[in-house]
Amino acid sequence: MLTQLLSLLAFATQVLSIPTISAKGSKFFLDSGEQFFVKGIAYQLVEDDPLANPDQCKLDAALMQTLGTNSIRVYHVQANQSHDECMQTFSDAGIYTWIDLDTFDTYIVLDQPAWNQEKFDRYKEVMDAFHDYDNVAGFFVANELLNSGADSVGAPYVKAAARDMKAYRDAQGYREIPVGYSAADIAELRPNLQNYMACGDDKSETLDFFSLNAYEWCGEQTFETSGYSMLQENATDYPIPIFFSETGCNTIQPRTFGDQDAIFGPDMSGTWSGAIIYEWIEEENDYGIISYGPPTPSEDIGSVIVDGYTRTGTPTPISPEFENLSSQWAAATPNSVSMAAYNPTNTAPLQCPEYTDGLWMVSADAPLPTLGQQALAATSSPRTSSGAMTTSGGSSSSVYGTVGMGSDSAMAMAMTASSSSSGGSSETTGTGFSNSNSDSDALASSSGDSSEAQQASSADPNSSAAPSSAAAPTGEMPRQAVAGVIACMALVLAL
Ligand SMILES: *[C@@H]1O[C@H](CO)[C@@H](O)[C@H](O)[C@H]1NC(C)=O
Ligand SMILES: *[C@@H]1O[C@H](CO)[C@@H](O)[C@H](O)[C@H]1NC(C)=O
Ligand SMILES: *[C@@H]1O[C@H](CO)[C@@H](O)[C@H](O)[C@H]1NC(C)=O
Ligand SMILES: CC(=O)N[C@H]1CO[C@H](CO)[C@@H](O)[C@@H]1O
Repeated sequence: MLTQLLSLLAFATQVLSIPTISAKGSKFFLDSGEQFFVKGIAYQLVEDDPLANPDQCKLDAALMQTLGTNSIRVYHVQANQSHDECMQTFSDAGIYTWIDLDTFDTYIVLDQPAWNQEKFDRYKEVMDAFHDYDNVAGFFVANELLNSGADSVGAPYVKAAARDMKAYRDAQGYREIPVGYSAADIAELRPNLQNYMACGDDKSETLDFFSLNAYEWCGEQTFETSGYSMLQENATDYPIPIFFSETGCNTIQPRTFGDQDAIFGPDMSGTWSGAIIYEWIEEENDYGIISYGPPTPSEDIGSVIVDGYTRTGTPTPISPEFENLSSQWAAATPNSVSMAAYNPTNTAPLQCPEYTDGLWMVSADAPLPTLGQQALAATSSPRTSSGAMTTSGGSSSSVYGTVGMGSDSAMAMAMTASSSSSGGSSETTGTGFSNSNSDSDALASSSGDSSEAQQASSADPNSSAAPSSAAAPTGEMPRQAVAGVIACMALVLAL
């Protein structure tokens, strides 16, 4: 009797599992046929893996339901942890997960842009660990890697990573979980980068979605004054889903999340698939909508208090931000269409952007790099990762506090690192790709350094959330120092 009951229960759980999400044309759909709009929260309480703490997931998922969240974004996970309980908890709460496949020691970094076997293997581990959960909505191959026109030389590596992760997913027979990129909102770069990620005839090389981290809507703005009308213009005929993978200007407080009204309203909801709000936990950078307790001076690594903020326990809404966001989402009535009724019209392949010096330095017909293929200039550069260490200033103890933004400013610091390391290599005038994975150790350690640097950097809240178009913190510094290497790589890519 008991066994019967148990198997019945097991059956019921199966049946009640959450519908999966897939991309069709420029929209996301549940397999039940309904269009899906992201109402998400950036969720990274602890550095390594917030999806490995079942008790905490339960406490947070319950409050997220009150908020009206249907998604979380997690920037760093560890493939070797058990995620069953947290994933089930979020699934039971109707919450999907958007998972970054890269982490501190696997980021694609700009000083040696590379997509190689070692990174591929680590990304695969994360996909292997998560693909089976029905509430995985999508995977990111990178976050805010490219922050200026000159950085565009790194874009082919990101697109190659997406190509290979999609191919791996399909070869393994995994569900078609969308694979995409999370971009910084850099005015000079955005339209070209956005088009590049979706361009070309070969669907196996295009991303499944594109997403944007935008901090340009501050305080009482409108669709026009905020700059969102520009974002809309550039996305109108975009052939794959596009959404905001972070939003959350906090320079005017309290936050009222007025941009949600635009995103889910008539101006944008026919094009955009929603937004992820930066971020759940209140910490040093002051973006949180909940708190686990007042700031405290304790800096005890390994305890639940890091960077002065408690990171476990019962979440308490921060007022009025929590309520404001909740009411924005409750009022959202996006234009939607059912999967059956939706016939994508913008199906012609998007033209790849033309090479434009200083703005888009990848020629329209340059093939994507193969796995392990990288610019000689990068492989022959001296590895002065000490540059990165200097910038990190030894504050690697502030590890958890910066996680989400760490990822953002990650790239600021990766770039700073790149300016020091490639500074030395700017005389190297190698051209052409070399097929060498032999320096993958050096690569790994160099990106590891950058990731420490990034954590340190996000101690400065301003640098991490710099609004897009004015995004000096990432773009400016490295530009000159990297120029030599950039020029070499641009040459290569233009071939
Ligand atoms: C789990 O993987 C991480 C890297 O993601 C590693 O640092 C850690 O040592 C591993 N833990 C175990 C128990 O293998
Ligand atoms: C993006 O939109 C702006 C403003 O309308 C326009 O000037 C620009 O040409 C667009 N870029 C692309 C690539 O569509
Ligand atoms: C961040 O910006 C605010 C307002 O511009 C300024 O008052 C504050 O000092 C800045 N903080 C840091 C750490 O630079
Ligand atoms: C959009 C929204 O909900 N705004 C509210 C945010 O909170 C303040 C303070 O409670 C209210 O006055 C706003 O109406």
